[in-house]
Amino acid sequence: QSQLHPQTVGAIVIGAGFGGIYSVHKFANELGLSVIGFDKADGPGGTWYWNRYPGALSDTESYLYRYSFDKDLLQDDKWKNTYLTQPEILEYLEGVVDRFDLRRHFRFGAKNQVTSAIYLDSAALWEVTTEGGDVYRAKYVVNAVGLLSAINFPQLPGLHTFQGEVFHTGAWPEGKDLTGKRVGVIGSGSTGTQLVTDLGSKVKHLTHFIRTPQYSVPVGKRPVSEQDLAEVKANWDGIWNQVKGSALAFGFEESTTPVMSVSEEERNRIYEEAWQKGGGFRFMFGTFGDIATDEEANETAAAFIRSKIAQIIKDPETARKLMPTGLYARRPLCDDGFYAVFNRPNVEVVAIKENPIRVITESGVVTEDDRLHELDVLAFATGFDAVDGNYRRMEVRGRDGLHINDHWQGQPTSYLGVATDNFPNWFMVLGPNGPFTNLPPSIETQVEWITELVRYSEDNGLKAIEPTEQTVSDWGDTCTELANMTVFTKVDSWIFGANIPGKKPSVLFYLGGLGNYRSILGDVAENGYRGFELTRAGEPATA
Ligand code: FAD
Ligand code: NA7
Repeated sequence: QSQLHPQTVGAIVIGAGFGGIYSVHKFANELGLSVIGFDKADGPGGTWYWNRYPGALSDTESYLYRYSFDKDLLQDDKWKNTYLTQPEILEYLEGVVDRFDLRRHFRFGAKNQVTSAIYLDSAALWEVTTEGGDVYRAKYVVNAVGLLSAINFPQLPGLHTFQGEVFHTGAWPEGKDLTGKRVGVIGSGSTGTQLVTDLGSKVKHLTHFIRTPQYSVPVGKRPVSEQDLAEVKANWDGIWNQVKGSALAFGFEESTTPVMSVSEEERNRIYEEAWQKGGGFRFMFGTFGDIATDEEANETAAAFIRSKIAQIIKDPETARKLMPTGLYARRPLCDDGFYAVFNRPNVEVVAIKENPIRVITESGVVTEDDRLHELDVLAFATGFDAVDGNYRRMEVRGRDGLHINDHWQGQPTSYLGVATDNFPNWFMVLGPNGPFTNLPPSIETQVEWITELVRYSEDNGLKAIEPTEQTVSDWGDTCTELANMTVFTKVDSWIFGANIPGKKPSVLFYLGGLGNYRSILGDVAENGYRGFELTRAGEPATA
């Protein structure tokens, strides 16, 4: 029946993480539109609803992993340590939802997974269908579906025969106690290192299956005193100003000093200071200005980290297996004692590039050296189909029935990371070719900008807004040029969609920094939304 009489609302928001929560707040409480938010999770939180694995921690410092839009909220905020655990972030986001009375707009649970969003050209409305079969129509759709949300679950041979428990970090069950168990962890990115660090002291035996060792520096998690908290609260305006004008929005000034402009002694002093202070982005971008752009400079940072790893891990063979080689050019990792965990007698590493996993059996993992690693639990920390993954898992059709997967066949495209051509009134938060930063400030920037665009549309009686094909193509070129200036393109990782078998690697981010990005957004808006095609009610779409 609902098929025949779909309810029409002003806007539909997909996702209830940082992006979806703020979008619903802006659209409902500020624009006064009727809004429905959908999330397939049973509650709000997004990333922090799903990633309940032991050790899950932000690697943005606590004072910056939050919203900045409400001064009272900022004054009421509290945090105990320099970094936030998953339960703390989830509690924070649930608190925001309740504080702004947003829960009534959301529909949660598996049946509220959005399966399709189809643009009805003649009505200029989106028709959105859920897993449960409900159909709604809306003028605007905001996709806040997450850029690290669609999980990558490699189907290893024999996995279905395994009699123990199998988990993915990105869909970890609540309150799972692994004390006394024999646990295998596959994957050694940000997530795998956090999980292994936490489990090392809890489980009976831990086997870390690692394919590509990465460079990781200490996170620097420390308690925060009342005085530290008060200082931050007295300086919020200055803090957010600095953050929003900076490139990475991590709260430190990015260095512009070239590595080779200082002596070796001075360089090592600077690296050591950053190592002691902690933070992956600070180590890569706060120490020198060319680690991410110059291979020779990059090698000095890589060599420093390798020397630390060699010092920390006592057994040379274990150290060899964990030792990264080549460029330091993935999302910079930081950890709370990862390397030291391998000095424990119950923790071992299996280097699966030299000794691959052959098959999973009912009792564990068999490697090419014929060894059976007996396990009670096998945990996949194998990451995500990043950025466009969740878009491609829906049936999204724009003008003339154009499927998003056909539109994005070559590579996912956008203008400014927020919209793409042929998909009118269809917006993205952290869509392809958006900024690569500490994410809440970028999320806020985009949600606020989309809100103003929708306000403009409503005030001017517009029927549809979409970027032109040319602008989208030009923005793609800008992002590609910027990416090619860095060493990140030289290493396979999720930043370029190069972590998923069969996925075509491409540029997925604007690497020009948040400050520049905000200037561009401001400029586009001031110039009548330059690059967007605005269709008035009653007018046919024109180029
Ligand atoms: P998400 O929080 O991913 O929310 C997207 C939501 O959309 C999900 O709840 C999902 O269920 C829902 N959804 C998707 N598709 C559908 C559909 N078809 N129908 C219904 N619902 C759907 N970033 C940082 O800046 N700093 C950090 O320290 C940091 N740490 C991280 C640690 C981990 C373990 C992970 C996985 C990510 C981390 N990130 C970090 C990135 C993090 O994802 C972002 O900071 C932020 O939480 C993204 O918010 P979001 O609202 O855009 O998306
Ligand atoms: P990442 O950074 O993509 O790491 C995934 C890890 O899983 C990485 O070590 C991969 O090895 C490994 N992996 C992936 N597929 C396989 C298979 N088939 N076999 C063995 N090992 C595999 O994901 P994370 O969740 O750690 O982090 C993603 C982001 O989320 C992170 O940057 C934070 O922002 C939060 P590889 O390196 O590909 O050889």
